[in-house]
Amino acid sequence: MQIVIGGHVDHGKSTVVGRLLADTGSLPEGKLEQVKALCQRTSRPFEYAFLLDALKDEQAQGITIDAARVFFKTARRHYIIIDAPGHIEFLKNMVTGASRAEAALLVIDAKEGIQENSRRHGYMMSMLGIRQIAVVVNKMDLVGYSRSHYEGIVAEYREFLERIGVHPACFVPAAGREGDNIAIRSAAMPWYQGPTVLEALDQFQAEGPALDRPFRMPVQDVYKFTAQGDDRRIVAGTVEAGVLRAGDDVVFYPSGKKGRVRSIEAFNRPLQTAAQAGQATGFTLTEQLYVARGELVARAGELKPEVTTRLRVSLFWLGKQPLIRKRDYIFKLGTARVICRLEEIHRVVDASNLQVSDTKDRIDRHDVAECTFKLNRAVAFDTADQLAGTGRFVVVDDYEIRGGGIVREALTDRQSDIREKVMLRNFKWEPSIIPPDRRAEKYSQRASLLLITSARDADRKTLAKALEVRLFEDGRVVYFLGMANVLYGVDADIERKAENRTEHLRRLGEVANILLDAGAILIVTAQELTQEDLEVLKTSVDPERIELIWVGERVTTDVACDLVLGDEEAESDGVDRIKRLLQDKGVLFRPW
Ligand SMILES: Nc1nc2c(ncn2[C@@H]2O[C@H](COP(=O)(O)OP(=O)(O)OP(=O)(O)O)[C@@H](O)[C@H]2O)c(=O)[nH]1
Ligand SMILES: [Mg+2]
Repeated sequence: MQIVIGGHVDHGKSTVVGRLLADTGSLPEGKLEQVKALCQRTSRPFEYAFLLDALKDEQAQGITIDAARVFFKTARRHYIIIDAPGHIEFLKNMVTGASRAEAALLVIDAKEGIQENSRRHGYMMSMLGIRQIAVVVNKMDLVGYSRSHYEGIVAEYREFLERIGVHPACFVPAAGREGDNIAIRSAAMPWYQGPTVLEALDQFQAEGPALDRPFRMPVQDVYKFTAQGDDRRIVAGTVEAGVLRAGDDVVFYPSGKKGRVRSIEAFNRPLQTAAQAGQATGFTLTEQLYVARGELVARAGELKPEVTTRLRVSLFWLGKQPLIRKRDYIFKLGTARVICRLEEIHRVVDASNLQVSDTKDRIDRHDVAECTFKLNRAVAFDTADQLAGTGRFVVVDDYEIRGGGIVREALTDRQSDIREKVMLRNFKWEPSIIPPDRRAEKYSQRASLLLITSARDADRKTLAKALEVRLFEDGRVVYFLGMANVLYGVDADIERKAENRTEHLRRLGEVANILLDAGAILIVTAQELTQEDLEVLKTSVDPERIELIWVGERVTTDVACDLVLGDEEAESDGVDRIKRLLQDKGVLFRPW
């Protein structure tokens, strides 16, 4: 069972953990004496917390502790305790779950009493769905083991927890340093009849892996077999919930692509026929599919995950800089990693005193907020009340985790209707016998959509056609698609009106998708493409396969460009620069 331990700085988390190790006989032979002797030699008072540091140094041989994880066992079961020294570590542990804690210990210093972080950690635990909490009122020696003092803290903290919907399993008066009520019942507090900390741990209910839930596995990576003539790929990841067996039909989200599991691959384990919640695993499919890290695998016929670019979330913010609108952050959920922006703040709570504000226009450090995020591409997830593990996220800014939380609700976005159609199309898609890789290899190119756009009156077509000729002469499979070819053909049944723009784009995307599946590089020109137009196209064409080139220095829309060509640039220079872009992006393979 995994237990996370939290509490205010210096309230005694590490001491409690060190004591647990010592008193359960979990330390390596002679370790305690060795650390005590070292303290004596360096004339430092001995601390149980030092045991953890000492064990860390032994990581290579010991395996007793790694990073902040401590292992020990009681007669009842094995434990992993995750000591989270700061908020960020705490949040990281809880959300990204190098470990998935099922229960928590919250340590409060009896003398200092309830502090801000006692409350914040309690709040985080409740938000992240940890229902089993034991509260250790530590350092009872400093208050003369006073019952009334203890009861005062219990009453105050219980009241706080009740307000956030947490019902602690128990409170334990203890003294980590002295060992009172940690593993051994204290003689100093005869008035207390409840469990010791160790007994409290043993009383937690094990949840066990979520086997009876819908299958979920975030795709960590797709490995290719390297053996000659073998084009199988292993889709690898850690199963978050449910069970998967060979022969099952799976669906990948957000793409909606469908496949059948050919085999379950076990790494360094005997052959398996099933993979279940909690296991790191991999599987192969009967047909090659293009799926990538970040997708979420579900089983066909089970509850579908949500897919959208707009999410209503509850979030903890821990960054020194406030979380603000109109700024890009990175949103990580499962294995997906996308750019996000804060769209709206609904309300902000100060977790240390539960004060609520609905007028704040930014989210400050330590605030808890209900807000809406807009992502630059769709992700698949479950809402926290459906499936906790696939409904947690973190927000990264400047390479560091600055916040995190849970998804409350999937909101519709402008692409919702199109996405539904695309997911169904992918689900029904009849894959070719020729795997996409073989085509790519044969044509020495990665199928791509090149969008060439510009201001209203600029000339795009001459350049696009010159590019088509150049790539064709180079031996590439390339095609220039004139807009009129689509408008008066595929689009013949819809009028050319502003309100039909999305449908025109959707159909263009579908035509492009077919040509890309055939392995081609497709060149399309369009006037003043906006970011929203691009988002629509990205819904039907794999975003990784779109390059956008703006002709002319002045970009007149909000679209994000991969390349901007100067006004004065000669046509041949323009073609050269686009070719270089395609080489850099790995669209054109060597030799070029
Ligand atoms: N008197 C007394 N002191 C204690 C007790 N438990 C811990 N301490 C002292 O409190 C100080 C902090 O203890 P730690 O275990 O390092 O606290 P922590 O919560 O792990 O601290 P951080 O990891 O820095 O947040 C140390 O000097 C301990 O010796 C106790 O039961 N009684
Ligand atoms: Mg500590």
